[in-house]
Amino acid sequence: MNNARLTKIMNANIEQTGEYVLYWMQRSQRVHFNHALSYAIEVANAKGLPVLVAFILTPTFLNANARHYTFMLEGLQEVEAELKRMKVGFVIKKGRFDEEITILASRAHTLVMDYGYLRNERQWRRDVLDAIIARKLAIDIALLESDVIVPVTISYPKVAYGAYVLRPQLHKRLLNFDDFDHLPMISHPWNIRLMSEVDIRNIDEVISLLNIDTSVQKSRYFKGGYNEAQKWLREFISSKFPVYPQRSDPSLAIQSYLSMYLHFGQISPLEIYQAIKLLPDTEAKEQFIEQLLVRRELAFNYVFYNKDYDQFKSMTEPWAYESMEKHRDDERHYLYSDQEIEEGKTHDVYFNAAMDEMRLTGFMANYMRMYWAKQIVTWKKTYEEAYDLIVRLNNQYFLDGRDPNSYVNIAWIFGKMDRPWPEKPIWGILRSMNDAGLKRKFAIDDYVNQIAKLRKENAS
Ligand code: FO1
Repeated sequence: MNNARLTKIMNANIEQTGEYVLYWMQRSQRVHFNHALSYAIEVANAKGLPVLVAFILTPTFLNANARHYTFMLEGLQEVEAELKRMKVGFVIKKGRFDEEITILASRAHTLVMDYGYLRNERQWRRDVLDAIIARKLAIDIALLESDVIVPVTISYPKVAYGAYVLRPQLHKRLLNFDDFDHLPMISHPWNIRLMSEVDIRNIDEVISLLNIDTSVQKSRYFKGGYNEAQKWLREFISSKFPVYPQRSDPSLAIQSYLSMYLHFGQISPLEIYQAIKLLPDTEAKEQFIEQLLVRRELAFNYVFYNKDYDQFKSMTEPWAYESMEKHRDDERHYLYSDQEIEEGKTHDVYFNAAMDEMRLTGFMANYMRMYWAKQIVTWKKTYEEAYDLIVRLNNQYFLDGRDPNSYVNIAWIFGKMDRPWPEKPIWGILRSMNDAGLKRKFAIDDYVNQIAKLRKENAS
């Protein structure tokens, strides 16, 4: 492992007496290619201690509902089984991160944490640290970045204005961070008595126990977990990868479907990179690595260095705000309520199809994500209302919503990382998108027909 992934946050400075090495699994919900878990095992091996992995369920996270929790818990079921096979302890608790982790940390030698980049994820870690300091626990604390290929502060020390800034920085460091050492499979006899508070074998029961919003049901199309992610990765490489450069056409469904697995940390970006780098050098390979490495890590840079990445007033560029101000009172030809939009009941059949895909599956063809959000901008009285609704629907329906990628993609709709375009009503100098473009470029009616089929499937 490249040691730059590791930050030692606290040193006990005395010989600790802990019973285990505790890994608080939060962002990296997997066993494979997990630098934090590997590090915990390494410390445990050195000290002759067992490892305990803990996951804390919190019932509220950015409009997350039964759809997301089901997907996450499916992944955790696999984690539980894998850890058992490795003789690593695993407990699931529910409640506050600071309270639950501090209780477990009070018996630990070392606390290992993975890293999360959104505001809440960073706050959760700060709360845990504050609680540990307040209780004067004498433990070592280590933090590891395992969900980006190049750690965020190492790739670039400040906001990167665009991909062109970050690209050379990432490529320069890629070799040094292609660094996963396979787990030392020393068996860790686990005979400490610690019980999970919830039994994740029954997901529906966990969801009702936690009082999670059930208005959006689980996806019939995507199941969570590392094995599923592997299946999609293999399928992508064998049947979609060669035609990846044609992926913009929504009717062709050329996508890896890995974004939701990456979102929940069920597969590591490094593992995906290692699978792709073995393939011959083609345009497809270059474009995929651009998405996986440059575009994805640009989003992490964006949320890490922009404090208010999710607020309308601070998410985009001054030229974009100026233009929106100028066009604030332009006449909107169509105005729809949130409900009409959410139910896909507008005059635009392409929008409606995309909205239905999102509601029914938890996913949307990539190009349609841009088209979909751009239409909402023109159907609300204010840009602010449009922004808020786009964020809300993203969070509520997408399995891969609530992610650094979501925030930067939504900001792009409002000009971030884009350039000014010729001036038009409502749009100002923001890039516009209309149905004529869809019809010109793609077999878009095929996409609409595919979604109509999906709708029927779901009605039955
Ligand atoms: N992380 C947790 O540690 N506990 C949770 O209960 C939890 C719920 C959750 C629901 C939806 C969602 O999108 C993410 C959720 N996460 C939870 C966070 C997740 O593990 C990652 O930190 C983020 O997905 C990264 O962006």
